[in-house]
Amino acid sequence: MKNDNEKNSGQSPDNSLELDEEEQGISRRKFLGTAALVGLSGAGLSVGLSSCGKGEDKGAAPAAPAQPSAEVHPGQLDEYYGFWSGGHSGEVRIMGIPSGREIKRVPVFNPDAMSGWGVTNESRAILGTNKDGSLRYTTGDTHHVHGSYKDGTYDGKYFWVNDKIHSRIARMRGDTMETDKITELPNVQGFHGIFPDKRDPVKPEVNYTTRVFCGSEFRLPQPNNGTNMDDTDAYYSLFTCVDAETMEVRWQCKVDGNMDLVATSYDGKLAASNQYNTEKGVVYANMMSAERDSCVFFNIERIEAAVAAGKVSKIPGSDVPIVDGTRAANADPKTAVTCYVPIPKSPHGVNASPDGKYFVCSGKLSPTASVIELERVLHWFEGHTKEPRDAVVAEPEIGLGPLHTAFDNRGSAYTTLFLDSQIVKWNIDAAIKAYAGDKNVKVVEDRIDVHYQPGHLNASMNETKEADGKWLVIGCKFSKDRYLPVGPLHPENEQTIDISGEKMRLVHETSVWPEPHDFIIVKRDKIKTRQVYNMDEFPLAVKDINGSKIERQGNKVTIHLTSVAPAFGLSEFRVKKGDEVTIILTNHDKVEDLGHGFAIPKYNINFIVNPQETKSVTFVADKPGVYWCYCTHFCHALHLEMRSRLMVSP
Ligand code: RUQ
Ligand code: CUA
Repeated sequence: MKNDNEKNSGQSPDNSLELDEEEQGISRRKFLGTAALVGLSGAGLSVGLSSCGKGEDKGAAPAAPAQPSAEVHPGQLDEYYGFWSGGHSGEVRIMGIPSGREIKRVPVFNPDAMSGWGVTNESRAILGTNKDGSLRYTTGDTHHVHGSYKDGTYDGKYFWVNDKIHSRIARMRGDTMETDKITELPNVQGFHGIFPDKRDPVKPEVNYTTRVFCGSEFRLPQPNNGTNMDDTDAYYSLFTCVDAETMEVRWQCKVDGNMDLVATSYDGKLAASNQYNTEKGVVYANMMSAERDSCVFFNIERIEAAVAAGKVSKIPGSDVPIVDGTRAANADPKTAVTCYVPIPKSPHGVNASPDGKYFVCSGKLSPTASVIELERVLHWFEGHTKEPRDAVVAEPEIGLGPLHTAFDNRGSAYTTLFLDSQIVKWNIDAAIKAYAGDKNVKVVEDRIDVHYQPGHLNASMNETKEADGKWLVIGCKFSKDRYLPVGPLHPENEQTIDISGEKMRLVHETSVWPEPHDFIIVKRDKIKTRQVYNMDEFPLAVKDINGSKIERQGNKVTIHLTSVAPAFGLSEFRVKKGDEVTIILTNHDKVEDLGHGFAIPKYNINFIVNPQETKSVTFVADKPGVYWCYCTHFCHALHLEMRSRLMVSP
């Protein structure tokens, strides 16, 4: 039911909440009904549930605001999902936009005490372990989250994120919003830019993402085995292609200099990465002497043809085929796999315009943004133009420290100015005319202060053909005085700007834990989540609700355990000191949001099982005594009573 609040809050009128819930087969009201059926809800729980069920209809309608508001009233849902990287927290976060409310943290590279990521056998298999069973890495640094595409827009199937520290790419499923695969890229360090392709350049019927491209920032000697560390001129970096389904590395392409961010074209033919440090410096002073670096373009079709024809090399110790994309090997445009378009000066960021025509690459140390016309890059590959630089069709001066660019659906671009602490709105067509010599056009349309030092920005749906020009969110790297002081470590500041009118309007800000780099803003009808698992998907599931049991084989003990609020299937399980114990826990509750936790004191174990989910943990029972295993996730009026005893005899 739509009420006045909803109309006034600037939400789109096609509010599809009811439909979405119907499709998912489970609603919040149903949750209430089922919980009531259980018949034991305590006061606190039932109050929480009923207010959750009725909240939408409450609240007096405020006077109609003239302009879109970021306020989302109690009980209402945001119009967009925001997928945020968490930076060196190693995670991904999901926010509601425009409210900025944080809805979920998805552990990716970071062990997580709440969900048991890094504790359960299933998550450890995804994270990767050493021979002694310890986690291979416990640190991570996520920068860029990007979703899979179909027909030039998000299809909600997958999201990928990079780990810059250990050069890993992770995939999150769109239906469960949990990490399902992690791949470590060979032969590279400083894996920073990441972008899925948007269709196949060779097979036009494949109109969806099948590859993910990965840039790497740090040049390395190869093989990187300590024998060749001092010849820094010989260091190089590799552009990596990962298969979107299998998550296996398909190929790598050797480039001169380094890479940074990545963008892909809507026709699938081109991917590009901005390059700073084409000087090949190893200290920063040497990384910024050149007046121009470049944006390197990859001809995907030609690279894949070279791989298929075996025109590749390999680095000792690695099986990945490597195509030579260096300048020297690609002087002839008609056979070249790469095209280096010169861009001033130490550029950071490359972004594709939603009309599919341009990439914008910003100068960082130059006050300019360069507009590269993709058609002209393709012309260069066909031998029709001589200089790669001919592909640059505009280079407006927009302000100091330009980094990343976002777009609306009306031909305007929005660029973060790190040094100026501003967002500048500028017109692409006007910039092209000005570059061609027209002195009468106005390129810069608006400027607005942000707080402070913006890095990434993104507009609603802007990295798709469905850019809608409604909201622009700014990731500010410094918050300084914007929040109550909390000691020396400050949060970062995400600011929301209404871009629906001619002038930008700052409407909202929210603190975020350090430090998100990038994010995408996805219309909520693109996302179809499951609220309950399917028990059949878990090979270990304890499917019989009365099937809890203990199995022993030598000193290996397997506890098959069920949970149904407010009890586990066994009230005690006895093992002997030295036993290797595996606990498999299947949650038989079917009600949305009814998860249980399972913690064992002194054994460093805690994890949750969501409705109909199965997880397992393995540990050695090396401490005799009684250990109360208890439910950590408030599930029921008798949540505190939901326990079992691990009893270890000496
Ligand atoms: S970065 S502030 Cu890691 Cu995308 Cu540009
Ligand atoms: Cu089960 Cu709390």
